[in-house]
Amino acid sequence: MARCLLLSRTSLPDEVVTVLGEQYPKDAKTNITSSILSKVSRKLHLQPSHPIGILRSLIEAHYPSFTALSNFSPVVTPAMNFDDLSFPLDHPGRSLTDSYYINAHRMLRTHTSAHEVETFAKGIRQWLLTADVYRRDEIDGSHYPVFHQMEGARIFSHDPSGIRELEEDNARLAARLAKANIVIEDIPHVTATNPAQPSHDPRHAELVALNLKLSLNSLILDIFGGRANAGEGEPLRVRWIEAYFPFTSPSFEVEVMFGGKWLEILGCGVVLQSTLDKAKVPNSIGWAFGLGLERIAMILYSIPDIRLFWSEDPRFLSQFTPGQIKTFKPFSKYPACYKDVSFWLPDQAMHENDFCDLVRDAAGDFVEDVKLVDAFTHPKTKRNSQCFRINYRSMDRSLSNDEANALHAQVVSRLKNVCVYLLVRVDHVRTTSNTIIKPRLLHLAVSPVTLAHGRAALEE
Ligand code: FA5
Ligand code: MG
Repeated sequence: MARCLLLSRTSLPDEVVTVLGEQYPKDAKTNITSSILSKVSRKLHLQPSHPIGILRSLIEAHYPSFTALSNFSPVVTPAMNFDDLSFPLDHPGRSLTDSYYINAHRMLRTHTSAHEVETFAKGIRQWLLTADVYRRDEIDGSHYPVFHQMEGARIFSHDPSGIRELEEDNARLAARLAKANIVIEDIPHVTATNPAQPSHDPRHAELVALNLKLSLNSLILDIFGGRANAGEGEPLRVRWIEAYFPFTSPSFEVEVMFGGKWLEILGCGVVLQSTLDKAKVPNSIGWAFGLGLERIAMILYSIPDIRLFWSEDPRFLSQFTPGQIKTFKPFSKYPACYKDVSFWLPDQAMHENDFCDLVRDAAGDFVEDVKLVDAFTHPKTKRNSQCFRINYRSMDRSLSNDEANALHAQVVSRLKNVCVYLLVRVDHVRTTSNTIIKPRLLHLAVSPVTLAHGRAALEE
């Protein structure tokens, strides 16, 4: 906790945090950084010519009878984000390593599900809600600390009229999908490990889970159908997998093959009855989903790097037109510049997300990815050190080695604030097409970085 306080103090010297014009007092839980705060006002989902805004409109058009909402403040209470959704008290999502807290009483929502109770409580029975969400996460081409989700939900009456509505809708959707040329790997709707809720009639719960799957398969067909951007001209491959969320049962995730790997695009399930009870919606049963809009847009437009969504470069922005999906033409791939940093972990340990957040705050979108390349425990002192490799690469120009060194120096200087012990060493590795040019030490062994890192740690 002291560490996080220190982190936020270095980035925000004042005693208050200002988010969208509102001031909040800082306290020991404050861990929001200025780099994150700078993103709160961007609202990419409300920009009609931005790929995230275009995708929002496309999905809203697919669900014409659903109420579309998109103007909810990202500042929520931990109760809205977690408690109302039955997150257990020890759920890792609540921790400072995973979420951005403004203070002990306010945080940036980590998912659009934070608005489920208030939206159901309005009496709306089918709705879509789009918003920016914030998470302390790893850094790579498909994870970003700010991204956009669209929550969708639909509830049915608990009585025979609800069952009839479900059966009719399921038949309509199934008939449409039967004609489609799309291969979707499915799993059972309800199983012992992914059970119906005790208060539900299992047959009714199955119909709801089936309706959820048919509804999302129909959306997937609508937005991806006929587009073979899933990777190197291959047909689109989609699969359903069993999942766990504290607020749904049964629960599922959907993955799409992209660039040779399965990319998770959404989570969903049958809404926990306690959520509907909290919203004071009686005699109802329903489903909800949360789509990752960046992930879907990356697949649709062939956008290779999630940082591009934040670009204000006209070469990016001018490629998109409302209502249209065209393959994105990358303007250039500038050279990567890898730099390693190794350090003894502070006594209270340091989560990888803490390190990634520190790197993102110091070097912004110049960081393409961060990888833990080695971990080392000193045989005598049992102290732990880690070696991370940071890839500095600008999306719109070539970074000079001096610029990358300056960014890396910023990272190291922030690190010195949080690591009580001295840094072991900082390795500067300049590469072109992944060939290590220097330092020479790294050429010595089969696992060169490990060796260099371990040796330096022992010499300390
Ligand atoms: C959720 O956030 C749940 N709220 C989804 C849900 C809603 C479940 C309603 C049940 C009912 P998850 O953490 O898996 O689930 O995130 C949902 C999607 O957001 C992921 O499938 C992925 O597409 C996207 N996503 C998650 N983390 C990131 C990230 N760091 N950067 C970009 N997209 C992300
Ligand atoms: Mg997930």
